Amino acid sequence: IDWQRSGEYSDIIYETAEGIAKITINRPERHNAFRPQTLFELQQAFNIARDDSEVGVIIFTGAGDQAFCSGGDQKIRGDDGYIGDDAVARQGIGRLNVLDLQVQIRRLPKPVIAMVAGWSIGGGNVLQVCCDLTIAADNAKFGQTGPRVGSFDGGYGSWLLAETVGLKKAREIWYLCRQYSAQEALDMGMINTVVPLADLEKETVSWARELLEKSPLALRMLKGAINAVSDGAAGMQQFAGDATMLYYMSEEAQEGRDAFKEKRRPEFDKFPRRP
Ligand code: 2NE
Repeated sequence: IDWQRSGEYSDIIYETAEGIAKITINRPERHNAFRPQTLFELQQAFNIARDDSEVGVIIFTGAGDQAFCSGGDQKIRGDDGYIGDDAVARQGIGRLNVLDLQVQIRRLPKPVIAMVAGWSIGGGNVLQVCCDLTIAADNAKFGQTGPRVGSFDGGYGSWLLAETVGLKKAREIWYLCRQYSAQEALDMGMINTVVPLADLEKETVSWARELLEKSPLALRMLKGAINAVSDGAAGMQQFAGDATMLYYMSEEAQEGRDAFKEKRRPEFDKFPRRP
């Protein structure tokens, strides 16, 4: 696959090919730990992929074969969050902006596939859990470290993992901070498949191509449907927004718009009053 790189980023790489966007955290010297700048760039890249009507699937990964992501960069962790080098940071104020990225991935109406080689740890594993699907290499290792390094992710980190692997296993993973092999992660339902490291991208692209053959609106509605109940009012808003979009696409809704523009009474009588 002939990836085309675009954009100017320091911490990530953004590439596209054949309707697939690939977003890579590019800090391999820290096992792809994220800092505030990494997250600003990831948010921008995910937005670009969302808005690009050529893109149907997003692959989220880490540079190299040693790590997907090792979570928040502990070397720049301040006393109230992660310290970047922007104006807010210069006031000594830290950030936890990975939480915004988690929500963004969940609400993004296109499938996001995590492609995991090596470590998927801490806040990095939470990101993997937030993705729709996960393809792991046989060298992948998964785990949470919060209670060991003085942190926790009480939002999607704990709850969504419990939704994914069940309450008992989620407690074990979070409380004990153990590390799990790719096969163990597969057996507990945390990921979708395990492949040899050498085949990781080929297999992930193959899953992406399979998704691209499917109806984009059906995939969008399914992602919304699967999230709707647990997302409460926000889930209802997303689903209702999609219903509004589909209604706008109907002749009936367009008649209302056209009548307003043409300063006439709308002719809704021509549309069936469905049982
Ligand atoms: C991932 C793990 C187990 C790998 O161990 P190993 O022995 O294979 O590699 P090593 O030597 O530890 O790591 C290689 C280099 O990457 C850095 C290391 O410090 C080392 O660089 P040098 O010190 O040799 O120069 N590195 C790795 N992870 C890093 C990190 N997260 N921040 C900064 N540098 C990192 C092992 O490296 C490990 O346990 N890493 C820490 C995992 C962790 O605890 N992550 C944070 C969890 S908290 C979080 O992510 C979070 C949250 O809970 C809530 C909100 C937001 C964030």
